[in-house]
Amino acid sequence: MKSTEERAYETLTENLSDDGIDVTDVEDRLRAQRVETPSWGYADTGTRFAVFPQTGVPRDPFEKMADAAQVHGLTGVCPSVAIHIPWDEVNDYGELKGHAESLGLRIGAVNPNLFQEPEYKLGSVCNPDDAVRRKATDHLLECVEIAKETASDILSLWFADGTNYAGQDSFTERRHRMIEALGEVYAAMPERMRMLLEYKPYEPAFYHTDLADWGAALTMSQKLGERAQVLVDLGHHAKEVNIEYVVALLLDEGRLGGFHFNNRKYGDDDLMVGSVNPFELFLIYVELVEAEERSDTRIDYMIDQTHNIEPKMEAMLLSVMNLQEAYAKALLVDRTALTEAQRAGDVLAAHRTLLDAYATDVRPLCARVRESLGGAPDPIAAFQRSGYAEKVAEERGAGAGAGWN
Ligand code: RM4
Ligand code: MN
Ligand code: MN
Repeated sequence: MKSTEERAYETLTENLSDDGIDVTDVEDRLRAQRVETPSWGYADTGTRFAVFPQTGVPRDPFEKMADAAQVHGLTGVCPSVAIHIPWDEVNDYGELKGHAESLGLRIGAVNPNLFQEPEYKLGSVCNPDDAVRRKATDHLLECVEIAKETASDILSLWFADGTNYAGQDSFTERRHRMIEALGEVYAAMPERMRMLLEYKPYEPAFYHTDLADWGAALTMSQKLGERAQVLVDLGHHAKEVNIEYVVALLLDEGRLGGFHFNNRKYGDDDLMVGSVNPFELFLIYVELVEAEERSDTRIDYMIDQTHNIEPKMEAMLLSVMNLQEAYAKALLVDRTALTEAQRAGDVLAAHRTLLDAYATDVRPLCARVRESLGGAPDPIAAFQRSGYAEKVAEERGAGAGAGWN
């Protein structure tokens, strides 16, 4: 007798094949999907108001890698881990790289931290004080070195720089200071390395932010060179901004370099991917799939989340699963029918083509893909059965925060 899962998979794939979909191709592409997880998502992080500690969270970057290896093992698509410096500072980066490799992982994007030291009160690379700008630039250069030592090829930059009051500083001078600092860092990057520029409209700065939106990040990347690209963090837009449109525009300019997946209701909430607006996530993937078919643009897909009240490992697993489902649904869109409807001006048919794909329950397909990658059909259930949480709770006790507390 076939199991319920087997029957669900067979029914789904038979229906898809009947609709003219090449299921093998969809599965291959799902197997090739990659999602980078953030070291800080495994540690205790929270809001400005409180960090609720959880037992068993990693005490150091090595333990964060161990947790990331669990996520990769159960999903099959998360072989790299982003690090934040100094939160993940170690004496020997070669050792961290070796440790990651021994777990089947590699170090992903290196994220410099330029927002917590007292000198950065008025900004880092945009600060009016030469000495502070020098310190910030030196930290960026140090991160280029760390990337070299860990064989990472991405320097991922987010600046808290901005002002709180009208008249506080000159917008233009601040922009020129950033161009100068980043120009120096760009020149220090080896050929294989890319620089990703992340924008954010506000917070911690409340009047203006130096890289506030995609336009500011895009023009900055154009000033620096081809290996500077824009990173889209789903929590970094004003409410109601059409993110899928921003994605299409950056793709068309050849400047979309990376993603920080998370979800938000109001601000930079860093909630689990797909938890608030799964339809938006699907529509973003519809644009990404189209671009994938057009060119060989390299985009690094990363999660950027802070789990404050939810169990961290399960939160990461669910986020990865939601990304697999969004991608799978986007792969099911009947592109021919969509283009025909669009060109014929058939608004309803075009829209329904998207809805058809979105409404498909792709979970049996994603489960099968994970299994074929050595992962688990239901990663959360498998994780809970594994006893890993209990084991690390015993070993690590209270753990440590990522720098929030
Ligand atoms: C920022 C931004 C960055 C992340 C920091 C911790 O809001 O999203 O990507 O590195 O938070
Ligand atoms: Mn981010
Ligand atoms: Mn953020």
